Formats: sequence, structure tokens, C-alpha cells
Amino acid sequence: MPKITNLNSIEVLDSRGTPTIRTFMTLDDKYTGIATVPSGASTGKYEAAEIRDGDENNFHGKSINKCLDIIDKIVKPSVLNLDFQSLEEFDELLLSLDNTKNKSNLGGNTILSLSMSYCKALAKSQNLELYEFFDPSTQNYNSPVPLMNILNGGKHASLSSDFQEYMIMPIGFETYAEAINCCVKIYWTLKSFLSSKGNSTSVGDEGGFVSPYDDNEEPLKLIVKCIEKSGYIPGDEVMIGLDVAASELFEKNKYKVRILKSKNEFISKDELLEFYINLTKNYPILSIEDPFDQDDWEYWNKINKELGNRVQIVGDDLLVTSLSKIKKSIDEQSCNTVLIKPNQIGTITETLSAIDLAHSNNMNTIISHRSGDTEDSFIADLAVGTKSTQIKSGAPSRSERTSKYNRISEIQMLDKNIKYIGEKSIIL
Ligand code: 2PG
Ligand code: MG
Repeated sequence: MPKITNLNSIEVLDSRGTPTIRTFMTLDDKYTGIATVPSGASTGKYEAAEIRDGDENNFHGKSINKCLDIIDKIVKPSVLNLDFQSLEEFDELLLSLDNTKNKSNLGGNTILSLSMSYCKALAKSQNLELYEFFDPSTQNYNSPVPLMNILNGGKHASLSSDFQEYMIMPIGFETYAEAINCCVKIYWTLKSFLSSKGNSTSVGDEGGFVSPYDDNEEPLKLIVKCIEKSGYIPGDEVMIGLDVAASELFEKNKYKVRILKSKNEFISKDELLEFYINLTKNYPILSIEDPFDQDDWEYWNKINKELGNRVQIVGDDLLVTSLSKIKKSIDEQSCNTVLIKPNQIGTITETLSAIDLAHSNNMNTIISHRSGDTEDSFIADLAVGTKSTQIKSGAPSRSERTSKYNRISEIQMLDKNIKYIGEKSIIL
């Protein structure tokens, strides 16, 4: 394997204007991998720790000079000119340098920038496209179903729904291009509809529209209407996905979710469960992410039992891309789908193991962006290369979101045999 001959990192901005790390890793065959890490807002409490400077005068505490120092003073001397036999061996060294459970010594953000850039450098050096690098033996890749978040709420938008994301899932199409066309048409229809009603058409962190709603069902009615108005069949060609991000709504054993028939601001766990059951009866909902708090395993088990045979119950904050948590969810049957975010766990090796574990237990994987993201399209290659059948990268708007969808179009050009997975993306 080629040796690492140079390693440099700089501070750049993510889509919220928050500093993040961009790393340039050069191998002795002169190939350089360049990677930039994303950052969440509704972060799970068990995610790998991000290191930030905490100096209020510098980007309100968010600058990352400490990470750049760690790379320069600790990582660089330990990796330069060393012979790593694989990505696993490189990541292993990073983990031993960090030597904590939650990556708090080096920082999950620092580690991920190194792991991603090494991956990209190795792929180039082996003359592989990044998606091929994840499993060069595979012949039959697919392009994944995009989960497009067209209405933003929760922590990604103020004055909107409590639920964080309302997504459309274009499953009933032959090609990726048709699926993208469908999503954009619905997105534009939604925009005209909102503006015709005198509502705001400004967008939230992930490019979805932000408008005030009286309750969390209203956006569903609106989306179904827009699917139909755009000439598509809801429940057949297009399904709906939700990310409730319920950990952010959980207070004093209740959930702050507005439902029309309740006068209370907070509802009980049972009321929330009943709300979900009714919503899935009345709307073409195929996926519900983080329906309950990250520690509320009891209600995860209940919802998976109730709905898991017809709805994707997706663990994000619950599982944080962690092998041990995915194992627990398999043992306890807490959900049927794993959301994969490389920065929740820190290294690409661990991310790949999490995907493998999910797939070998018949669980679906959705590769996901973060609400603070960048122009780096790494996750598009990760989705195709690991045969994950779905990708979540926000709305068809804002370049940090579309860069992932566009990279999949590029991959389709590179390999004409790649077919859109469509309906086959559903494993229930
Ligand atoms: C989520 C993500 C991405 P954040 O909850 O799934 O949509 O949001 O990056 O803020 O955690
Ligand atoms: Mg989520």
C-alpha cells in the first residue's frame, strides 16, 4: 500500500456557516484525498464527540483550531511514512491514538476527516471510483431511492412543525432520473401552493419549506395534495417519510407534539403511539424515523411491533450508527431500519461494519447527510457502494443537498448497468 506523505487540514464553513474540518491526505504515489466533515443539530446524546474550541469570540465557540492542532501535533507524526495495509489498519491506529469510548480525545470530527480523506486517496490510488472502493468485487450496484425532505421543522426551522422532516420517497419509477424529476415537480408544486396561500416559501437548514402549522398532521394533507397536483399517485408512485426527531421533543416523560384533538401542548407516550398508528392509516407513510426518544426502548419496541411489518421504523438517535446499539435493536426488535451517519461513529471502517451488521440481519440502511453539511458528496458513493437502498440528503435545493443527488447521476453515467432500485428498496 502507498504511504501517506503529506497531511494538511484547514478550517472551512459548513452550510450553516459553522466551521468544520477539511483534510487533504497525499500518498507517495501522489494521489490526494480531500474530505470535509458535516455536523448535526439534532444530535443524539450517544454520538461520537465533536471537538470545538469553545472560545466565544471565535465563531461563537464553534471554531475548530483544536482539531487542526491535534492533526498536526498528534496524528501527523504518527501516520506519515507509515505502511498501512488497509483502511481498517489506518482507522485502528486513529482509534488507539484516541483511546476513548466516544472519541473525545481526538474528536469524532477530527477522526472522520482523516478516515474519509484516506478512503478517497486509496480509491484514487487504486484507480477506483469511490463507490467501487467500498466493495470492488460487486458488479450489480443500484441507485438508491432519495428521501427528499420538502418541509422542514423541529430544530432545523423555527415557526414550523414539531416534526423535523416530511420527506417524499419516489419508489414507483423505472429510473433515477424519473424519480428526481418527480421529487422536483412536487417540491415546486408545494412552493406555488404555499405562496398562493400567502405563506412563506423560505427554506430551512435542509432546503425544505418552512411555514407555520397548527398541528403535525396538516403538512401531510398538504403533501398528499401536492403529489396529486403534480400528476403522481400517492401511496403508489410516491410514499411519505417522517423524521420526528423525538428526542428533541421529549420532556418530563411526555412529548411536545401538537395534535389537533389535544388541547395540551404535551402528549403521553401512548397518545403519541396512537397518533402514529392513525397517521399511517390515513396517509401513505412508509417510513418513520426516531418516533420516540433515544432512551425510550420500550416504546420503540411497541411501535415496531404495531407498525414494523408495513412501515420502516428508522433508528437514528436511537442507534447512532453504533454496532452495540444496532445489536441491541436486533435482539429486542426495536426497529427495522438503520440510519447511517458516518460522523455519528467517527471512522469509515466502523460505518461499514454497522452497514454490514444491519444487512446481514435483514435490516434496511438509509445513508444520511447532516443538517449542517458541505459540498462533499462522499455519502452518495457510500450509498451506492454499500448497496444501501435509500439516501436522505434533504430537499432538491441548496448545493450541499443536491451535490449528493447529483453525484448519483454521475455514478449512473459512469456505470450504465446501474439500475434504480425503486420499490425493491423496501424490505419489511
Ligand atoms: C437527522 C439529521 C439529518 P441532524 O436527524 O436525521 O436530517 O439531522 O443532522 O440535525 O441530526
Ligand atoms: Mg434523524
